[in-house]
Amino acid sequence: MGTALIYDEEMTSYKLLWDDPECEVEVPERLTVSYEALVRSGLADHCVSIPVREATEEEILLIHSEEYLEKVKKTPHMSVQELKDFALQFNAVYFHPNSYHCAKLAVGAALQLVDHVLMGKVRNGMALVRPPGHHSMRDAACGFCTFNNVAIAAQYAKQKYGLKRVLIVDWDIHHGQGVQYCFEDDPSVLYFSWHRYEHSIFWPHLPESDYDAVGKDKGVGFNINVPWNKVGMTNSDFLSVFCHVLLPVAYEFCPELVLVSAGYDSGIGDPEGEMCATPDIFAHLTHLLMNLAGGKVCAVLEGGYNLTSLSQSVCQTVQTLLGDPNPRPENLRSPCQSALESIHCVRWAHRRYWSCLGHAADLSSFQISTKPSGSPKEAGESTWKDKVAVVWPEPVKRVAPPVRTAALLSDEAVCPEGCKRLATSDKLDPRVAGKLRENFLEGEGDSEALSALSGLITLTEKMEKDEILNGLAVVRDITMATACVVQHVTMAPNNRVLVVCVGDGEAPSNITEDRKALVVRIGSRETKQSKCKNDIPVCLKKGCADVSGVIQAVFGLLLPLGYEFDPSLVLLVRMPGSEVSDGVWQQLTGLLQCLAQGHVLVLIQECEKSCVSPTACSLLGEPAPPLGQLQAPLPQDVEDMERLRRKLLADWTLLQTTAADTG
Ligand code: X5A
Ligand code: ZN
Repeated sequence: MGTALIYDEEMTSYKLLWDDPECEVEVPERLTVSYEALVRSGLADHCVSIPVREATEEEILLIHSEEYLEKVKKTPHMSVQELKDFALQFNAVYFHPNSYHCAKLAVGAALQLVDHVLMGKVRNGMALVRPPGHHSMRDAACGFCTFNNVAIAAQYAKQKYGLKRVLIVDWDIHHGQGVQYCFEDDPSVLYFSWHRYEHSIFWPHLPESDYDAVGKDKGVGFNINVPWNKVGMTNSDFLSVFCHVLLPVAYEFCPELVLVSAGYDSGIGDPEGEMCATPDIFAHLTHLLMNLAGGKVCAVLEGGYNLTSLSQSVCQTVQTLLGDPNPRPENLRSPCQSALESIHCVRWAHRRYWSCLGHAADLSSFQISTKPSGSPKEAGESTWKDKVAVVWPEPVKRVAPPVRTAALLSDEAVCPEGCKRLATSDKLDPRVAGKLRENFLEGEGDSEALSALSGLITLTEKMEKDEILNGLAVVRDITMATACVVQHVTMAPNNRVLVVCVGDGEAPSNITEDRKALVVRIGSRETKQSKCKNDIPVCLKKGCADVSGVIQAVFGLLLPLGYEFDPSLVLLVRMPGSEVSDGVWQQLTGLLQCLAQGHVLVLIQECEKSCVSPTACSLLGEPAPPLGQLQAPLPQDVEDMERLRRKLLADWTLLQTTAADTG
């Protein structure tokens, strides 16, 4: 199952024909540089290329009015002056004799992508299109957009394939108000948008772009706006919104398809967005969506006006869709106050509609900065874009190790398809063997145990050398195996290991002492106060069998901790009697691959070995199956997790969900 790439040079065949400072950033080169970057990097070659087609009138009318379509239809025959006058009826748009043709191709490209994904011809994909779509409305062009490509795609998917739940993630830096208007009363389409807002000073200056626009009537709760009230938002701010707003809600919603309004004007260097998130963040945003909807993710280009930032970010997105390991997240720090205020407000506004947010803190006593008065910014007024040349390092080349998944199994076990079997009896450096004997095996030990541990060490070393991406090992003594891997890996000065223990059972002690290991244990056992700050027990009343509880812990605690800790290896440990379902386990395995450049080692206690094949699938990059719409987590568990989160706040800034969490 591949990744689709949809592009046609024809969509570069229109441009602005007169002077208009507001529209001049929307140039044909946006597509050519993006596509050329994909070709140059070799990524295009790995994609399945799918031809565009023109959308039919019937398809355009899924969202737009006949009157509007008839008007746009006339544009190919207009003179420049007529085009100019026509465009003046709308906000921030231009037309060209070829715009209409391209607009039909842009819609058609989005539909081709949805068709190929929903028919199972490809797993996921991206469509590089012009004109963009998310601002256009039933009766109007707006913000460079003619037809609403993504809205039409959502409606088409519902109608043609009978989908009941579609998620639209709009990471463009502008509010896709057109999409919001289409679906604000429709509970079958969950629309999420973050956007530069500055308390409505920023275009398009709409009160309905604020966090309190939560949807209407039956669709109440299904419109999520995260306004950015300051420029300069960073990777941390973006990731925080994903962890603390979008992902818990998206998992509760359980979409059957994810459409991404993939605008890259939210990236660094963009003259419209003026944000500071680096191109690699788009790899993470993409990855974090790829275990929803069984991996059916369709990204459709919207904005993005810094050609360098745009093309690098498009490459990051496509490379992640292809399944290549993610880069380590760059310089994460504390989310900023303004972002935290926005996060808090949107969680609070949605607390009634989503049980994962039901506990959002009441901060009525806390001062949230209010709307500054002042006139709207005029287009081009910002001096920022002229003053500074924004520079950032080129993203590091992401290379997939020659072996994706290795398996360490007992001789009689069959190796899961696609995995490379490693011999347990690989020869071992005598010094390491001696150390193992001394630390773990009490003197001589039995040779079988020694060869098992030595196999593990060999595996971690190959992962460190990027010869192997990830792996799984079935072990007899999981406590010893965990301790052994942690000790070996953390011997190297710059290594850190995130250990995620699922289920009860004896977690190894004393491995967190030098702070190079962070242990998060998810289980049902009431643990006494943990001895070490880096040993974090998450206790769920019903243990790991509780899907909602585990998911709540994953996004509220585990991922933010993981991102901030930034491990060089993730050790996912399956304790005996973990009771975790295959589905939840695969989600965990899939999601954790966003860390440590995808270096995840899964340790499985022998008695749990029935999970070997689902584990192998996830490690090989297969998306996890959907978990179904989630119930509310147990109030007691939520309260306990919230208490734990507060306790950890002092050490981990990405756990903040409100501006009151600091200081
Ligand atoms: C698709 C998109 C932006 C329009 C900005 C007008 N449109 N000031 O990014
Ligand atoms: Zn935009």
